[in-house]
Amino acid sequence: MFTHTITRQPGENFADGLTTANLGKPSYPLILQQHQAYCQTLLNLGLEVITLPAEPAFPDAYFVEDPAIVTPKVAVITRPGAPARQGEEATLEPVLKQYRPIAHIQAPGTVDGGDVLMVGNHFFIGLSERTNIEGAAQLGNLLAQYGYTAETVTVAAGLHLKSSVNYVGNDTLLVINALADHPGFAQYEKIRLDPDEEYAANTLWVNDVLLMPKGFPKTHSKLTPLGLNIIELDVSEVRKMDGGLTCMSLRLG
Ligand code: CIR
Repeated sequence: MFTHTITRQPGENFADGLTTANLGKPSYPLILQQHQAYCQTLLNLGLEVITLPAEPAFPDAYFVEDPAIVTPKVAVITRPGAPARQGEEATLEPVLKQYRPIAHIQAPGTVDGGDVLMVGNHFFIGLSERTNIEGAAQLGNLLAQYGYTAETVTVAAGLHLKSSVNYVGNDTLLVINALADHPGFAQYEKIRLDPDEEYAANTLWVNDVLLMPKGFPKTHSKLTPLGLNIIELDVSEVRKMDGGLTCMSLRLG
């Protein structure tokens, strides 16, 4: 069970961040609203929500999941793969230090937290444009020191591994077709996303509730048999910046 979560206030220059999505410019009033609704949902689930101030020099710092990886035993400060995002971690580390021992990814390694999927004591580390082999190897070694196992998965589509696959409880992965047959995922039940709903892969399973993006009815129907309480949230503005539900927070138990 998670007890705390770290989020960050969206900056007024949120729209200046990196994106490959051709979905238009995000609205600042709307991202503020969507952020507020996200935080309120986590509060309603009993989590304490720590919200850091915006970082004007780093418009993508809103996506707090990328500069750090939080596990029950250690927090790893990453070296984000996009040079424009290197430095975001400086304001996260002092907060995380209050909760966990800290380890660091070192150059030339790069890792984005969006590429790191934890399922029990095992980690899937996506190799992507943001996470390189050196970074993945460093992370795997650090995690091994704390008794965790890890393997790499080459990201098939989207920005990060968690743009394509997430754990939704009940030994089940919600996954895009292109990754569903990956040997590393063989032991799990799989819910395959329809090609026109792949964005819905980015769900967040938190304290037995599943947060999913609003507007993906086929995925919602496929998830219903799991018997989870599903909460849909509108993350349209985050999507315009290539983000999703997982990247809007770091969760700590
Ligand atoms: C970026 O390109 O780095 C940001 N605009 C979006 C990061 C989204 N992060 C995530 O899904 N973990």
